Formats: sequence, structure tokens, C-alpha cells
Amino acid sequence: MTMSIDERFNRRSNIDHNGQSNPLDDTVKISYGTAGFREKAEVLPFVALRVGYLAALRSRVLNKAIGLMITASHNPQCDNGVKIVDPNGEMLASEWENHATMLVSIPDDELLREMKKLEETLQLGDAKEARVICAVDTRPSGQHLADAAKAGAALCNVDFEFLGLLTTPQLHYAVRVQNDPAFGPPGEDGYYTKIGTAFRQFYELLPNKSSPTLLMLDCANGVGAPKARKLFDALPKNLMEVDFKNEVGELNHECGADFVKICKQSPVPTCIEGVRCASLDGDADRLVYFYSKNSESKNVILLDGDKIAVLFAKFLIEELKEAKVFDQLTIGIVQTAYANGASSAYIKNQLGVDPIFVPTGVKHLHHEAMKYDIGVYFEANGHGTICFSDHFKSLISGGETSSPPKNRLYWFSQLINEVVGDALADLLAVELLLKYYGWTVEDWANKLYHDAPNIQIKVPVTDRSIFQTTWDETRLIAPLGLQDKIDHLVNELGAIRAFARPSGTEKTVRVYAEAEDAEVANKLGEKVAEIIRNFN
Ligand code: G16
Repeated sequence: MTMSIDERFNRRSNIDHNGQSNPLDDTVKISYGTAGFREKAEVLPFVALRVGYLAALRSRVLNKAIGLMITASHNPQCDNGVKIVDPNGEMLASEWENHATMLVSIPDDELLREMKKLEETLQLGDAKEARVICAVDTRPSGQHLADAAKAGAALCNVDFEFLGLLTTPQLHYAVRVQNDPAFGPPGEDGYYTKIGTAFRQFYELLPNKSSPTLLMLDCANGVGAPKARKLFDALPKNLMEVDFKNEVGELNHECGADFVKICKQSPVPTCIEGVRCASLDGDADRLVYFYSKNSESKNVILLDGDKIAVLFAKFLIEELKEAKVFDQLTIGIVQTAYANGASSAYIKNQLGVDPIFVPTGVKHLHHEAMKYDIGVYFEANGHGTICFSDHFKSLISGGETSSPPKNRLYWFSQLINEVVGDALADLLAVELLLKYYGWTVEDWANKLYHDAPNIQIKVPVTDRSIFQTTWDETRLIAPLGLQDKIDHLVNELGAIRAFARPSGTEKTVRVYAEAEDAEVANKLGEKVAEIIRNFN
């Protein structure tokens, strides 16, 4: 029976949850940020309900499954977030971000009217495939927000499938497979099967199958811990030796990829000198590597997203040249303003590819990367992946359709989760490439390029919206005069560059400074941070 929107809306009082009312006063505006809505968990139930409704609406418009991930990823445990995943497993189309921001910004008494307007404009039809697929990370608030989202989907009369605890990339995978079964086997086990098979097949093609060396894996006390264990259980024994750290405890607290990247320090517990270490973030979509040269010190040598991008791109370019198909494909390497200058120079001068720069946010990088046959994209914070075009896929399979081709390029592309940055898939890819090159983590750190000294500082602010930047985020256009002060400091200290931009996930302004000398980079970063603090 088709119910009118008024009936659906009135029925909502029967839904047993307390997520319907907008607790924010009119002065508080929240918007669909870098990766969905993120706030303190206690204010989010009404957001989850409205976003659940919008996800359902989108699924009805497209007649496909839509994903809803409840996570605040690298943010502290007390935060949470809601983000929509499009049918192909990618980030929500930008025009719908505006609908999302509008829906969560209006008071309760305007909600029905706006829902009616949206439904009229979007012209809903009979949508048999429509459904919302939802998963949560390990935050205690997750289940409650999932219930609110379910109530939202019910407002649009759409089925709601709750998959429970998953990493963010696993939810993206689940959505893609639901809409495109050829992408891979279904379910969480299907995910392990797909990337586990690719890992094993690539491993078989390694020129040198030396015994594994220890990897210490910092799981950020998040969902990556149980999921990485399942993944490694699905791999043949004796191919990896992993020491799991930070499996249970306060999420992202003094551990995880964001902590290691920003502080350039070992997470608790301290890593052992010389051991290869990796950190996931709270929902396992980011990955950084590091190692310690001195167990007495917390400082580590960091191998961030830029180093992973360069490793992947180097391998792909070499393989394409060896397979004599390099000239038949386009390759793009996408970075953001946070990319270390030395990585961009290496990509340009050694790999022969001009890096492309886009604003922060996987959604921007992914979009750009899709323009190439091979689009490698990584943010310095460890969030990234590679997109492969159909042309690439048919070229490397040599027209063979009956059985998978026996080449490393094919299995590497199967291992990568091409719909979104995926720490677990990226980790297996890094591990294989280190084996392929016969490199230790120190070799990887030293044989490509050395980072230009840099610092990143988070400055807490009360109102991020007053800080506005140019499109590429390298210059502040508001408040007036601040950029002149930053330029002056860069010149005065003889540094390379510095910029400040408002975060789209936290109530902070991020300051980045780079110089040829570490002391200068630190001094510049601190001074720019002071300018932001004083303004605030
Ligand atoms: C999210 C986005 C990333 C972005 C990061 C930080 O990551 O998916 O693309 O780099 O936020 O964004 P901002 O600088 O705007 O705070 P995650 O891992 O938190 O989902």
C-alpha cells in the first residue's frame, strides 16, 4: 500500500526512539562536511533520522541500495557522524550534500514541508531495489544512531538493512556489491575472500618469497582490530606475522593513524626499535606506517599517505612499462595541499607525472582520479586508493574473459578497494610491494625521497566558518589580512610555505608549515597557529 507523506510523517510518533527533535537553536548550523556530518554524539540522533530519510529518498530516486555509515572515524570517541554512500560505493554526489545540509538545518516544524517539497521535485516512482544498508563503528553511540536512521528510512517507506559493526570501506564494498554483483562476492566474508584471493595470487607471483618479518599493527582501539584479525585469518598461514596492538580501549586515544601522523610519535604502547609498524584510524579507512630508530624516544620516522602513493605509483608505472602498455593508458596522481613538497617533486621528476591538486576530502580526490585509466590518489593523512578504468581492465586481461590473467597488475588491481580508501586493502598492498622490492621499511623510507621538514597543528576554534580559503586551500581569503601575515612570516623565516584551513570534521583550523629546516618549519607553524588563536 502506498502511503502519503503525511501518513508516513504522522506515523513516526509510533517509532520508539528519541531522535526526532532538533535540539539545536537556530544559530547553530551544521553542514555536510568533508565526510558527512560530525558532531558530539548526543546531538546527532535528529541528524541520523533526517539523513536516514534522505538516504532512503535517494535510494528510491535511483532504485538502488544506498549506504549509511555511522562513524566519526579519526575523531574522539565522544563524537560520531553520519555519511551517505552512493550506489557505486563512492561518496555521496555533491548536489545531494546540499539537500542533506538543508534537511538537518531546519527546525522540526518545517521538516514535513521540506520533505514534501523534496519528494515533489524528485518525483518518486516504484523502486523495488530501494534499500538503505547501514553499518556502525565501535562507538557506544552507534546503535542508537542506527535506530534513529532506521526510523528516518521508514519515513520514506524504504527497507533498512543493519549490517552491524563494519569498517567504513567494508560498508562501501557492501553497497557496491549489492548494486553490482560482478564487483565481488557478497557480504563481509565476500570482502575477505576478494582481497584475500588477490593477496595470495599476487604473492604466488613474487620473485622472492622470503619468510615474513614482524609487523606491529596499531588498531586505534577501533573496528579495524576485529576486522583485521578476520582478514588475516582468511589469508594462508605463514605469509604474515602480525602483532596486534590497541585492540580495546578508548578509540583513537594516543593511538591510530591521525595521532601518529600529526604527532609523529609512536602510539601507546611504544613500538620496538627497527620493527615495521602501521596504524589504522578509528574506522580503518586510513593507514600510515612508521618505525622507531631509538626505543628510548617516542619519535618515529613516518611513512604517510604520500609515501604509500609513491610506492603504488612507482610499481604501477614500472609494470605498465614492462607490459608495454604504458603509452596506451592515462595515469593521474592526485594530492592535496597537505602533500609533502618532496613527494610532489618525486612524482614529477622521477615518476614523470605532474601531480594534480584538489581540495581536502576523498570525495574530491576520487572524482579527479576517475578521469584517468589509473588514478592514484592519497591524502598525506593516509586516506587513499587507486581507481582503474574499464580500458585498463580489458588491456591487462588481454581480452581474456574465461579465467583471470596471471599477472601482477591484475591481482594488484583486484587487491585494491577501488571505491574508497581502505586501510586493510592498502596495508596488504604495501606489504606485498615491500616483499616484491625486497625492501625493509627503512629502505622504503630512504630509497624514494625524504620528506621536507613540516609540521601540522590543530588550533581549536569556536567558529570555523569565518575562515575561508581559495579553492586549492593554500590561501585564506577571510578573515581579511590573515593571509598577508602568513605570507610575511614565510618570507621572514625563509620557509617554503604555510597555510591554514578550517577542518571539515573537527572544530579546528589546521595549520601546515613546510621548510628546508625542521626548526624553521616548527617555528613557522607555531607562529601561524598563534595568529589563528589570537584571531579567534
Ligand atoms: C575524513 C575525510 C578525509 C579528510 C579527513 C580530514 O577522513 O574522509 O578525506 O582528509 O576527514 O578532513 P578535514 O581536514 O576536513 O578535517 P576520516 O578518516 O576522518 O573519515
